[in-house]
Amino acid sequence: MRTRKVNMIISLVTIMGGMALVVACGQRNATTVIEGDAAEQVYIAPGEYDEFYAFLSGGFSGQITVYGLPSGRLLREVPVFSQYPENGYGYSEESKPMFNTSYGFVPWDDSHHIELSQQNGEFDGRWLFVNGNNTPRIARVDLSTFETVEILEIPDVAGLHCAPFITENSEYLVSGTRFSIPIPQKDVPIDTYKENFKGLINYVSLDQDHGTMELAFQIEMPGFNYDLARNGKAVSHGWSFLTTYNSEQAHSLLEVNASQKDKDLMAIINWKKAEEYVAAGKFTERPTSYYHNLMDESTGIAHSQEMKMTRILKPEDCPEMVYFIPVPKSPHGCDVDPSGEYIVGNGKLSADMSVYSFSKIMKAIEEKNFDGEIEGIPVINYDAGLHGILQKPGLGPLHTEFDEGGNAYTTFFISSEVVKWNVDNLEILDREATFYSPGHLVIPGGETRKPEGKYLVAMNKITKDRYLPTGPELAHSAQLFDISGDKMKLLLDFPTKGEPHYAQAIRADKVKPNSKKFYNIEENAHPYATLGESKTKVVREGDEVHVYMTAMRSHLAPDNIEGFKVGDKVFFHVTNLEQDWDVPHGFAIQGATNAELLVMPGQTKTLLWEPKKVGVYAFYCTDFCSALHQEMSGYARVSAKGADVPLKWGLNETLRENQEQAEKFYEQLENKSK
Ligand SMILES: [Cu+2]
Repeated sequence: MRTRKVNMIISLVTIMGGMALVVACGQRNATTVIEGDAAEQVYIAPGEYDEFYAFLSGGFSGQITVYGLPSGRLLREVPVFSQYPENGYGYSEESKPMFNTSYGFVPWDDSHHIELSQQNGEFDGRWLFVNGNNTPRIARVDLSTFETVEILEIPDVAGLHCAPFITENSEYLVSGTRFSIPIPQKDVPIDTYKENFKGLINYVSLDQDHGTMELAFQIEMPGFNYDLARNGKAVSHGWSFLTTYNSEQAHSLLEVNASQKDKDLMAIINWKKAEEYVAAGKFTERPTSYYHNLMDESTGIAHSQEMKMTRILKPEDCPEMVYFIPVPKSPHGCDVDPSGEYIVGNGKLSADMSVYSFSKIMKAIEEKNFDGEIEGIPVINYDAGLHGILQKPGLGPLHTEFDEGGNAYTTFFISSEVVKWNVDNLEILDREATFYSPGHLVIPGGETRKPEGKYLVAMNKITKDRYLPTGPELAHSAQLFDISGDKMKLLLDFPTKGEPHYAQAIRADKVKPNSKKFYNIEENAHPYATLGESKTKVVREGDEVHVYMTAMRSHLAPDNIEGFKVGDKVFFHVTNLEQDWDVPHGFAIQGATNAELLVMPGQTKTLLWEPKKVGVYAFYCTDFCSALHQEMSGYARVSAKGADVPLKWGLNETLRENQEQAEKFYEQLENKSK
């Protein structure tokens, strides 16, 4: 038995490898396909701006990176699911609660799919959502600040790969479990998979004004692997489409055992119907545990709340809510065209691609044209829902995006190429080699009702010889194509961070005008904010010491502090008093075991320092802020645990022992400088 399985694997690998070789030999060399004006097309002159923002997920980095298109210039890394010492995210006291989960503090995840918020099927430039795969979570990034402001854990799922797909008016984020598990979790043998393991499809509702997430309901599904999804738009608004693999319900050696059947399934959900069932109370409440972490805008402090109940809808209690339709072998991508009529569901191991028609699916449902059912879920007849088949387009189709002219662009992992085809007549129009093995691709607006159709970026899984070698690990590569003409044209390679899975790109003028320049200090409601140098102080509460510190070009106040003791927990609450764009101040102190703080103008951030040894320790500003940045420093004196050195602090040589003295001193200082 074992030998047979091993042989099967070997043969599968051989076939796939063979396919890759055949195609690779037929590929043209990259240098031969670059035309003379490519450099000009991607060149952004110094001081000029890119036309698009592209947001790339970081995969195992857990973060998001922001690039300009067409230049491919890295503009920013936005920390989301992983601690980020560069700015203290996940290390500062304000941001630590972002990582609270039902498993405790989890400062890493695997971020996969970016979704920008939409209205009427178009990007509105307000928020960005991304999933955490390993500890199932969804995060929201505010595009006025490019900061992560919310993380919602999704309960009772495993590997939240299939997430977070947005509906066309940002009503919901839809997600599905990648790995089915016992629900609720319990101690059972793994080989009881078929009887004990279940899947969930989750609907997170979004507050229309603030973007705040709430787990609205979960639909209990058969124990398959839910892989990717898209929501309907225009004619198909109100429906979701999710591919599944492993309808075999295997739990070991999936590469063989989950590739047995000729067809897997696409789940089709009528979420408007689900809403009706929720309103009618057709759900069951199930005790569970998940965390909701939300940044308070006025204080900049994240708060966590443990949620203890979830609402479950069961298809058998809710007729006409869930359907299946067969999809060729081991599907991955599931993409809806801009009209909302066509749904592309492609099998990774199938030679052809199936394109479904929403109106035909609706007709089949109406006529009850079903081929049986699975756990009470009707299976729509494959042919009845089919628009047509794209014959032999390439090998290993993964993902599809669209342009505004009725064309689709699909990545082929095994044959390393992007193929352009017409959605209506299923004619193949063009193919271009990628270097190498693309996963997702992105066209600005390419999954919305209004694609921009100017550029396409393929995110490649394998880099090999594209860049100067940097040891065994190479940066993943992205490749930019011009798709404005009939034929695609390769313009540029650029390295990326982590492993970008999906990306979305948006016209810069939808984001740029809302970009915040600094935080208004008058609106700073942080409980430890210091709104002026005269308010700086140091307060002891037992073993806890709170330093109310300010930063202003080019000094920290106070800059000399005495009276700390070994064993203290010292909280440096640093308020950046600047009210100007691009003047952050940083804070670092020797012996701190976390990271620096990077404090934006008008904000307060807190670093915990636990001195372990007596001595005098330097602290300083880490962000080069002015010509006298090197002077922006100070000293903290640490005495022995039982010492009776009083707390004293100050600026300009004289240390004060109490706040009244300090205030007087600062007033004099201010008057002098007037
Ligand atoms: Cu500074």
